[in-house]
Amino acid sequence: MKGIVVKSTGSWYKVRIAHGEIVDARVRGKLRTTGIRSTNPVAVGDMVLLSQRSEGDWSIDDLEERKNYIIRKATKLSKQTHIVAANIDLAIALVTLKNPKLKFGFLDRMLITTEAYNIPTLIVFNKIDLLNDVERDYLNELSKAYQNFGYTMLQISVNEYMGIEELKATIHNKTCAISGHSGVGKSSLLNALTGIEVARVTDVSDFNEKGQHTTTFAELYEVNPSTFLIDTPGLKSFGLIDMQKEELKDYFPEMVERSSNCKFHNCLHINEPGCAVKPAYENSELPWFRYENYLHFFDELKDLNAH
Ligand SMILES: Nc1nc2c(ncn2[C@@H]2O[C@H](COP(=O)(O)OP(=O)(O)O)[C@@H](O)[C@H]2O)c(=O)[nH]1
Ligand SMILES: [Mg+2]
Ligand SMILES: [Zn+2]
Repeated sequence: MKGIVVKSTGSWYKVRIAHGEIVDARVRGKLRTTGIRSTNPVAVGDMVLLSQRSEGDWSIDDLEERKNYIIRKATKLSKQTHIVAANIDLAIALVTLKNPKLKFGFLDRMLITTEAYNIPTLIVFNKIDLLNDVERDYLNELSKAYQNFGYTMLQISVNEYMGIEELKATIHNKTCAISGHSGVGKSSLLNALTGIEVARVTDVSDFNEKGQHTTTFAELYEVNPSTFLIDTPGLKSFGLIDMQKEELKDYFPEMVERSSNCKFHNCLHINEPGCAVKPAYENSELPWFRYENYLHFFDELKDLNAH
């Protein structure tokens, strides 16, 4: 019997099999090795082969080759990795312009991560019902900028059911990893897309208390039998860990697009002579905040790479 891993709870896994039935299963023998040293042999999103041992007890016998996977370090210092999610067709960055205020750092960090993994990314702005005309114009400008970098942008309001059908059409037949800061409406959206209450919506006044609603494990939800959403709480933080600072520029599409005009082929676009990228930010052809984030992440990687 084939199935898709929905959740991991220690050594037990919840696996979705035919007709949406969810069963409890565990790995007993040795699985085909995947070539990565990870703390979890099986991850959410994995396609597995199962056999039933007894009532409520299934074995995971084999693992299908992964299309892709996202990893993070198991702990800060260890060399071991944890596979956050596997087989992702589309990453969704859920953000808001306000309530809570947009954090460009989060958005760009997530985009670098998904670029590095080569996973197409959809940026979804929620809570557009809260915006006044000026804010709406600003969001449209911002949307244009990110669309010019090659990202798809959607503006939605879960509460007002605006843009939800378009979003549904965009994610149809895909397995999507969704990530967003606390308070942006992720639980509300998961509920709206699955049509049932799969996640608890928390009042805005509650989410300021830091770390309160943070779940650290991924979980897969069914939108329909061929469309899944994986809630990936870790997606925003692990991106830069295993990257060399020299690679970073490769994950800014607008830099890649212009870099062939730089004098040096390995130009980092920082202070090299004949750089064609930095001036584009300086003369506002490209938004300056992206360049600021680039420099910021570059410095961060300098530190990380040195350890
Ligand atoms: N105004 C407005 N509020 C929303 C919208 N979507 C969610 N919210 C509210 O934002 C708060 C946080 O929502 P929740 O789904 O728990 O966010 P999460 O922390 O990302 O899971 C709740 O009070 C929701 O009712 C929206 O489209 N518009
Ligand atoms: Mg939530
Ligand atoms: Zn350059």
